[in-house]
Amino acid sequence: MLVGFQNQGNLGLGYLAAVLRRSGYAVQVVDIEQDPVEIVRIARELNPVLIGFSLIFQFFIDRYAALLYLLRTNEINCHFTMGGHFPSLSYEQTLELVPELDSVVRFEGETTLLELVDAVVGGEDWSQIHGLAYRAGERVVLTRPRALLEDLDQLPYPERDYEPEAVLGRGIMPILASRGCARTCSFCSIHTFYRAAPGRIVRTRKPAEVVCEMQMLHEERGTTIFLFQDDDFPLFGQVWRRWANEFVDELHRSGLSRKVIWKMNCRADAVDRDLFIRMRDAGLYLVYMGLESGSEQGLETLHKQINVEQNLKAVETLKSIGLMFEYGFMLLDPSSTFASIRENIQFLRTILADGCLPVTFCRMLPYDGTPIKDELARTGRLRGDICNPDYDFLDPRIGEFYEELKKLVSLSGWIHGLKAVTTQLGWAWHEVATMERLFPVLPGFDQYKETLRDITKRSNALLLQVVEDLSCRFSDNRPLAWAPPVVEQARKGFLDELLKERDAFVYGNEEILIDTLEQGGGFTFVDDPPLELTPEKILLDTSTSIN
Ligand code: B12
Ligand code: SF4
Repeated sequence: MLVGFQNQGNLGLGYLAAVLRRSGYAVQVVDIEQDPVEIVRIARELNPVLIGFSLIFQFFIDRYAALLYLLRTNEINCHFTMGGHFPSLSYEQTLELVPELDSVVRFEGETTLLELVDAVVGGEDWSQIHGLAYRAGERVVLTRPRALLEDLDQLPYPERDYEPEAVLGRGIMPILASRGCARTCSFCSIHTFYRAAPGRIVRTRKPAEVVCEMQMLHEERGTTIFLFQDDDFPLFGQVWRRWANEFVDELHRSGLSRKVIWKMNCRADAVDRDLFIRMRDAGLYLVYMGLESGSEQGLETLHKQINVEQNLKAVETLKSIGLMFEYGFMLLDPSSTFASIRENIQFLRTILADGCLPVTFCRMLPYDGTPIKDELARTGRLRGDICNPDYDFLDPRIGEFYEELKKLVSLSGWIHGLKAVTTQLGWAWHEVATMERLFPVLPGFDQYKETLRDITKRSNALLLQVVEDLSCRFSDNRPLAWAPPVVEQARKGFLDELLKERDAFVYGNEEILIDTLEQGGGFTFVDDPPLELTPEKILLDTSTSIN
């Protein structure tokens, strides 16, 4: 039995389940979001030889600790193990916080888990298996680290035992073309995870293998939207550029370039006009970039090894070739000053000026296994705990500003929650992109896009103004014209307006949308590649909170 966060499909558990099934084991994947009592019921019914828990978000650790306790007190006595970034890098804390665990599987888990299950099933000693951490009395024992998999194509395709999510009836599936990241951003634990284990850090699959998996999913599961969850899609430098070109060739060869669309994550410095035009014409419809900061000082602190101009250039290039994008952005980081906050606001205004996508930002959090967390600890600024990592700003007024921002603006209502303005606008834009690529031209489409752009522009402008004014109150003691009920009313107003417009358009075209789906076609791919767009004629696409 494998337990993890299943929303949008958990590829880690998918690979683990596939490897175990290939060896003849029956595996059930269970969603951690279910009622714990139901999980206990499933465990009782299955009576598994082992339960593997996947902890990919460290702030879930308390929830896992409570679940494991509940399972044990309900006499589920099989082997409990756990894997993921946090348990791999912070195995001692994991074993301490979750005492019911028998072991922790460190780094990539496929081979280690299989060997562990074989040993448990055979009643053999598992304590020497490579890649484990476990308690022995008062001590924590580490076995030899397990090397990273050399050839990802030796793995079976990940299991996907769930009904896929869909946009307008078009099925979505996550997929991986590579593992690992060669960069060293200070706020990210990905590179530490892959560097702490022996072996090659970045491994790519063969383009033909990736396309084969996509073909299988398209034919057997009806998937038309693929989300590449690679940390950093292979694009950068000669070797990966060749890889990306080969991938595009394979998509054309298989015919998939005219049947499916796909999204990937990359850095801004990988955005190359010619390559991205080729990828766009092979189905790429959405690019997620970790822009992270609009201030040079912020980018340096985050060790992005990129500058603001490169970030702006990437956005401009994507817009000019009609590719929609999403971005990650940290309004606040440990080096923040009021000047950098203002630079960040200005940067967001610049990239969002055309209402192309909703504003999003967060505050950098010092996750375990990241260089920035170690640095904050070294300088005595680290605060909080594993579930709520935190730090002191250099200027205490910035901490006060952020606390006040949370009171003035319901951040979960504006940006982060499921029903937040940004999330809902993101979905609306995502639908638009799907309509553009996968459905025939709908009556009133241009007008609807124009309306979406207008709502996006106005809501972005208001939110950024509130943030800026509040920062001025703390930096310069300027009076603040905003009160929480005013901001809240504006938020609700934007949301209501959006839902009204969206529903009117989508339900107004319901018949065409359903007919298209029933006929299994409607792809608007044309023989000629999409028109090149001049900056003045930029399509106002973009954004989804799907990432
Ligand atoms: C896809 C993804 C998501 C998906 C999740 C889909 C899902 N259900 O899995 C979505 C979009 C929902 C998501 C959301 C978020 N994410 Co996210 N996400 C990722 C991403 C890019 C890829 C995960 C993945 O599929 N990896 C590929 C698989 C094959 O690798 P894996 O999961 O690591 O599994 C392997 C090993 O770890 C190990 N293993 C893992 N589990 C287990 C279990 C057992 C029993 C064993 C033996 C081994 C084992 O073996 C696996 C196979 O080799 C990662 C980055 C990353 N590289 O992991 C970030 C990442 C996990 N996300 C992160 C964050 C911060 C978030 C958000 C908070 C973002 C936000 N601001 O909203 C939200 C949180 C959502 C929530 N619950 O509240 C951080 C977590 C940081 C931390 N230390 O906690 C990561 C690491 C990104 C980063 N650079 O910091 N995310
Ligand atoms: S943030 Fe992205 S580019 Fe930077 S190290 Fe992490 S995965 Fe790599």
